[in-house]
Amino acid sequence: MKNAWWKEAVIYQIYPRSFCDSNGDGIGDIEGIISKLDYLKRLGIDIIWLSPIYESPNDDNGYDISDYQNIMREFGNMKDFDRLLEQAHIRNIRIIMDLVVNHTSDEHPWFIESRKSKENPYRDFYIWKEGKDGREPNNWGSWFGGSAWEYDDATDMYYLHIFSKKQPDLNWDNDKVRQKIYEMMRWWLEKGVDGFRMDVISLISKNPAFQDGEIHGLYGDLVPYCAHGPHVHEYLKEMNREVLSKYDIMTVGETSCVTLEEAKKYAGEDRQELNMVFQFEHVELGSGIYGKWNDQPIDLIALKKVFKKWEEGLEGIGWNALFWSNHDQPRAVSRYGNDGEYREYSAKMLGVCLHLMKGTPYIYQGEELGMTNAGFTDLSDYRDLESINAYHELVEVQGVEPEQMMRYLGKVSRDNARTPMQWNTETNAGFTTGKPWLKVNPNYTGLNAAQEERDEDSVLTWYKKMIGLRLHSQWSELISEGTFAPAYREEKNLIAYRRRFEGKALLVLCNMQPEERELKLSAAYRQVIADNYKEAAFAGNTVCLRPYEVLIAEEA
Ligand code: TEU
Ligand code: CA
Repeated sequence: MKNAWWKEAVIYQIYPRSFCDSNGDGIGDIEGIISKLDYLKRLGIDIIWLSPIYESPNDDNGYDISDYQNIMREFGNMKDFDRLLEQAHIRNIRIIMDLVVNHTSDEHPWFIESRKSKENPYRDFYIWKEGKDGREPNNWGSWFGGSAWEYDDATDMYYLHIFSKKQPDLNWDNDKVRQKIYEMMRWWLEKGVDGFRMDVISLISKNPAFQDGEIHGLYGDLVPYCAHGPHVHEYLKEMNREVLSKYDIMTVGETSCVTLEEAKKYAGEDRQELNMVFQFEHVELGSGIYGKWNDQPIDLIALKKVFKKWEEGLEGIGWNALFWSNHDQPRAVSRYGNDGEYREYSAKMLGVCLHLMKGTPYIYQGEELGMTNAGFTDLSDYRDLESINAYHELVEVQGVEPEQMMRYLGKVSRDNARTPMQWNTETNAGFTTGKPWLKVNPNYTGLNAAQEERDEDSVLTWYKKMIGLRLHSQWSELISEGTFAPAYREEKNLIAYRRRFEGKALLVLCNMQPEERELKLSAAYRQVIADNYKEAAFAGNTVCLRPYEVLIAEEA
């Protein structure tokens, strides 16, 4: 049987606001994306995941949608979108849309109606509760700071918002809400889009008791009552039955807080829910008393354990979505590699480390160039509401030192990955002729797509080869279907694994540290398939791995 197309694909995530601005207003747009399709074709990707392009007041850069069936004015219009889809399809590139249906914008007509009165036909589209003793209905904290409840004068009640107060949560227990969403999904699918990335789909079903959560910091934790709630699988099965199963599409759920056991339910091959899910255990390793806000280096032993757990755990049951970064995470090379002296070596190493695992790899725009964190040192450079709110809450209420918080932001703020794409050495990295909505990283003069396309040793060229190896080489079957097994597990700061298929084996060695190391190999090798230092340094059955070296070898 032939594999599903999304299992033999590499996906590229576009964050439209920061990708390419065609008209000089400082904001990326659809026309800009169209102008870069040939670049993406040369890179060799098969599928684009488009972060939201719908009409939005942009409290959360498009993750607060006020009209699901219109295009954000700054990005263009529906004609532009239709042309994008057509132009992508001409190049055999599919497009999957971001589906943000846990919440809408508070400026969505449904919410404007809903808040008007308790009798309004849209009242039950959202989650309204009475206050308790003149306070919020419970102690839940929003993920973007403050309480998760917002008081509304008009009816003297509170509405739930897991994210900002401009992102009220939809009430999925209301059959009408689900039907409206399915209708909207069908409308996009009829247009020919190729699937959906489903934003925080793990949060759509809330525990009806709405009880207080355990206090973490200033507020109660809503996760046990909102993540993987009582009806989430029932609703996804319904969505699958009524919508998804009728089209040749792919789905990936952003399943915040997902465990392996839950993931098997969302993405089990026999479950009729989703094709795959994003899990976050590897990207959340540094988390501590202030949640994601920290400046700790990643514990590599823990990182290896996470990969082992998910690769082995889903074997034969479900399919992994592989990623280092996205628009919510810092830049991979800054977080897991080295964005100084060894930037290029470590970017290449991280690429192979991820792309040789079993699953569908996702590249976040700029990762293929080895783009680095923003390097902002002033709070006023930040635009992300999560970062700005967290700064105020942690510094002003929880007593974190401002310098310390700035360090945290520098490490993990979402704006690190949102700085404009670095296209060339022209003004603003060729992203815009105007004033970019978020500062361009000044390192663009030596780090940009145009230079990297010309350079045979660049990170970009390496990515092209790596994608070619995965999709169009004698190793393609092994890479997509072979089993995964960790290797040399006792070696600290080394990520190593084997992929095996029909009697063949590839060994992948990733030196995660800026120092050399010697490794005694337990099996003979036949040939080196790739090495970011050109020539691998073997001496008998010992190999010397240089800083951030990666090596793929065929084992005998
Ligand atoms: O992210 C959900 C989510 O889990 C984030 O809140 C994540 O914890 C945080 O960004 C890590 O810093 C999705 C989108 O990817 C994100 O951009 C949106 O802001 C959020 O949902 C609300 O729609
Ligand atoms: Ca623009």
